[in-house]
Amino acid sequence: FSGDSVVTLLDYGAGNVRSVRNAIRYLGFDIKDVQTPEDILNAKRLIFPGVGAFAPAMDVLNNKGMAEALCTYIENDRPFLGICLGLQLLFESSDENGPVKGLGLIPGVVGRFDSSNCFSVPHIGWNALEISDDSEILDDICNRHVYFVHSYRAMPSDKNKEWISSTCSYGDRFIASVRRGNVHAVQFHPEKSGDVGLSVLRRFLLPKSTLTKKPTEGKASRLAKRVIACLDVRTNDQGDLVVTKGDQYDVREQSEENEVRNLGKPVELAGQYYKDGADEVSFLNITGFRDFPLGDLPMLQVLRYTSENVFVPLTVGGGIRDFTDANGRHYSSLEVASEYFRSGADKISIGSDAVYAAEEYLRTGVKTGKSSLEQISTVYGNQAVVVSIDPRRVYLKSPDDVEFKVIRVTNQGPNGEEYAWYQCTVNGGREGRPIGAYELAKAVEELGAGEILLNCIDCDGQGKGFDLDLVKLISDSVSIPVIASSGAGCSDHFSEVFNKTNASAALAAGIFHRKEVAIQSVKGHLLKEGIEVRI
Ligand code: 1PR
Repeated sequence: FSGDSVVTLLDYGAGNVRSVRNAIRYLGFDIKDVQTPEDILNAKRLIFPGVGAFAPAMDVLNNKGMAEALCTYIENDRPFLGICLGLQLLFESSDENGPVKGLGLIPGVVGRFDSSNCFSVPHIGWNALEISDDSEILDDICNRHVYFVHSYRAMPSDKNKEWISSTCSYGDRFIASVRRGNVHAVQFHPEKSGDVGLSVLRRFLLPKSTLTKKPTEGKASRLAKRVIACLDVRTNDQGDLVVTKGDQYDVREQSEENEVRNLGKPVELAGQYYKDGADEVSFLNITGFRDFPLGDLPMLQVLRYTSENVFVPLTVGGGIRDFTDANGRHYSSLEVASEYFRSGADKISIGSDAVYAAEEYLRTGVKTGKSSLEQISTVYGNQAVVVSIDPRRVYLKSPDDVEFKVIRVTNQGPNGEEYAWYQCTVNGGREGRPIGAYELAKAVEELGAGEILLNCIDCDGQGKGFDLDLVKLISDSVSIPVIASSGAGCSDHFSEVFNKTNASAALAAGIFHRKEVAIQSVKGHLLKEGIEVRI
């Protein structure tokens, strides 16, 4: 490695830095990995995408002698860009499982967001920055949104004010980036912030003289509601991995051949939705409950290829559970998830296995720490774990008919029923379980889920709008973000779900695949309705 096109990357092996690598390569640079403290000291420019939790990261840095080298490098004003935890570690200490001592270069303590002020924690999504004049690498952001995902943050104070180059408001006004000379660090993820994020990386990597300020202006003022494109993926009868789409979870054509509906190729469609302005892309391996995903190499390839060109968060779900293959080799759910993360996923989504874990937890009252949900969120952080709920509406004559949370429905059932509960299912909706969506949501939040993907089998593919009763019930009951899913048929359905419930994001599949409504039109509509979205 030599010359100006090399970036030194500090990856201490704690998680997925594939997206950062992809973004650096996309911008035309080669990567040299740090192996020894000397590699840090000799770097021409160093990027440190901190991942995982604060304490283990500091342990690795200390044990490998890298903490000292990093301090020397930064104190010598060498070009540095820290990302997310790579910003937090510069501070004196963190409350994350702590107090834990940090590198101590910037005065201040990193603390947890306070969820009691009505905000969901983690802070997940596209938010606005207040940028100071000399932020330099943030120059192209111009009032547009950037992507955050974190539960801890550093706060501005008199002692650290000289470092602060931007702040962001989320309950508190916290530090979104710091800069001193050639040293930069950002709490948000430039590698996941689309074009805006790539421009931040470009400004860090390229000589100032080659850059001109782009005139684009935006109107970002607060956390945006997210619009998510979802790709249900499975192998069709010919053995090809295709994007499919069901009606109430039935993905086969109502024809004599009864074949799996084929709506396109996963990598192509994901790339298209990224260009169209999707704030996230989700892949659901919908037969993952019966196939073993690590045997399903095409799915891993889909993630690898997609993450090379798609710079917004990618979620993957389906089949995340313990598994023993035909040769008796046991794979833990953590291994399955790790493989997905390594292949480019930012979040994994757990369906059936989270239902079993919640049932067990509600029955015993004990958190064993052994469920896939608990293990993955402990290792990768709860922001990386989504629980996908597949409930079916069950109408009731009386609210006392079941032991689960019952609601009075807005539209009565077929026999005039005024009440309903939402029964959770597993195995792609095939089996109903003795637990409601409300009970499940509360339990998985306690077990470490960072977000809920709330489907509804009755509404799936119907195009008649989201189940507002359900979305309201769940988004009012948990303090983690809720993604409303199933039933979008037009742009109005998106404004309706955001106006009438506390959903943080809305997801759709069919209308985007069939090109009935473009993502840009949904966003244009939301803007007109006064709902903040990322443009
Ligand atoms: O149980 O951990 O293996 O996870 C399986 C995952 O696959 C779950 O997330 C489950 O929701 C999903 N899944 C299983 N079977 C199906 C199916 O359709 N037969 N898809 C399925 C779920 C629902 C949504 C859909 C929205 C929006 N798909 O994700 O994309 O309903 O659709 P619309 O906008 O067209 O209405 P595990």
